[in-house]
Amino acid sequence: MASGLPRLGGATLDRLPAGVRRPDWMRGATRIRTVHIGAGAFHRGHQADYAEDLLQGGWDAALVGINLKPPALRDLLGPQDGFYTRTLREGDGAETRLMGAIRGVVDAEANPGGALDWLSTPEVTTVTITVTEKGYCHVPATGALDMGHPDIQADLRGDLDRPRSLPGFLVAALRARRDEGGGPINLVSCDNLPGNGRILAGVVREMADATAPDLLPWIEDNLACPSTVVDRIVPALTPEDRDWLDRRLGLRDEAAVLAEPFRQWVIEDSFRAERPQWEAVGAQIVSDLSPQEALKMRVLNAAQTLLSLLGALAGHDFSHQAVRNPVLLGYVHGTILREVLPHLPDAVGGSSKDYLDQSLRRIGNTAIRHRCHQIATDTSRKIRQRLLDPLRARRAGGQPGPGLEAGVAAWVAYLAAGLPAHRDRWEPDDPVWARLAGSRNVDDLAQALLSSEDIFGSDLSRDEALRGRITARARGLLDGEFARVLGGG
Ligand code: CS2
Repeated sequence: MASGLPRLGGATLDRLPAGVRRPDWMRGATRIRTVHIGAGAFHRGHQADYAEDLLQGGWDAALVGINLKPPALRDLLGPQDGFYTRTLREGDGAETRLMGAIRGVVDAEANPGGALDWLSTPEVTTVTITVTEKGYCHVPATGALDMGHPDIQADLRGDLDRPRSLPGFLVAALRARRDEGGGPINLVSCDNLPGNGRILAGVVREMADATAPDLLPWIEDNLACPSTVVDRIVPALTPEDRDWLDRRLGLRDEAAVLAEPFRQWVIEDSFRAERPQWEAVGAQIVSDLSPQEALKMRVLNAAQTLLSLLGALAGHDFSHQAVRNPVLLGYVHGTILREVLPHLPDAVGGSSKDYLDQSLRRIGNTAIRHRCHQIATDTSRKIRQRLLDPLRARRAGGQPGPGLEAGVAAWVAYLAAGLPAHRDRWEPDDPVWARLAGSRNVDDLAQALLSSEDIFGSDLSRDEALRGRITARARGLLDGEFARVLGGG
């Protein structure tokens, strides 16, 4: 450990500086009714923050965190007795809170039985989930379970005693819950997928159908998968952030999170079992969340994706730098204003322009260093909801979408920049890269990528004219012609 500081944990809490807000509820008196799968930075800065508010208000909302994949929670949170800090930053302001809501952790790879047991415990009636977009192992264009996915293949071959995928793990857990009479359960997806609850329910049913079909009637009667919209920018920590936190805390917190002050959680009112009263601490429980979902994914997330792809190509490290580049800002603002906002659901009303301005301001928060490459990770699992569905809405109305097409071109250029023919500038981190890394040049890569039906659907993947326009723009972006290519957007 570089810092040489003592580690944050139960024994060192009293060494935290006085300005850190602390829980004043009795940790030992809480009961575990909610389990979270995927206790990464986003969970620790978002759903756990709501749980902390509930505990503060006297509710029983403590959590157990389960990771299906590394990093191992037993190394991250175990030595800290589940404690960590979350700091909200904006400009010069910073507010740190000591978090105690995560009372236990289990790593499913090391201890599959322990992880499955939590989901069969009758008192546990709600499971929240953040495993990133690709964790659902679905085909992006359709939402169906990707039967060719290596983890799904492994789970189909095995007997689900040591499940590798989220769908496999959940089917194993639901089977055990049924067998032990655990009763109904809510599985609440908190990842940025359109209709995330429906995608989750779909992959679970398909996995059950393939491995334990006798479980399907129980699933129909006992499982609820509400959709949600989750929002808070919680980037991975940079080395500078770690140093800053070391100085601020005087202790080493390996699980610390830095986030923006803004937070939002909209949850579809579709439950089967008891759940935390999240609405008491600011969440919205609604019958239809499609307006908020479209606004968040097509405005905030789309702007992040456009700025990160173009920002990386233009040599910016962080999205707050990209949003200060006048060419990029003008293009992103203009594209969303002209090509996205007019097609949002009516229920969004006149507030969408304010939302766009607010989103660009949030991205511009210099105290939050969100790496362009982090946002660009797994764009193959993000582009449908952020850029392609808005482009479809445009085409359905018979209108061109040059700005959105330039956004797709930015993705092509970003990936092509990883090819030897285009200077090997970085190695893209995306499941799609495996099938593109052997491309000779941007033209080859664009041809292979843009005709991929699993990402672009049967409509866009077959549109040759579209492919030609996007490829030409990608070439220009690779040559650094930002003003020319983006100017028309
Ligand atoms: C980001 C999101 O990495 C990404 O894909 O666009 O994590 C984004 O910061 C959150 O959705 C904000 O709520």
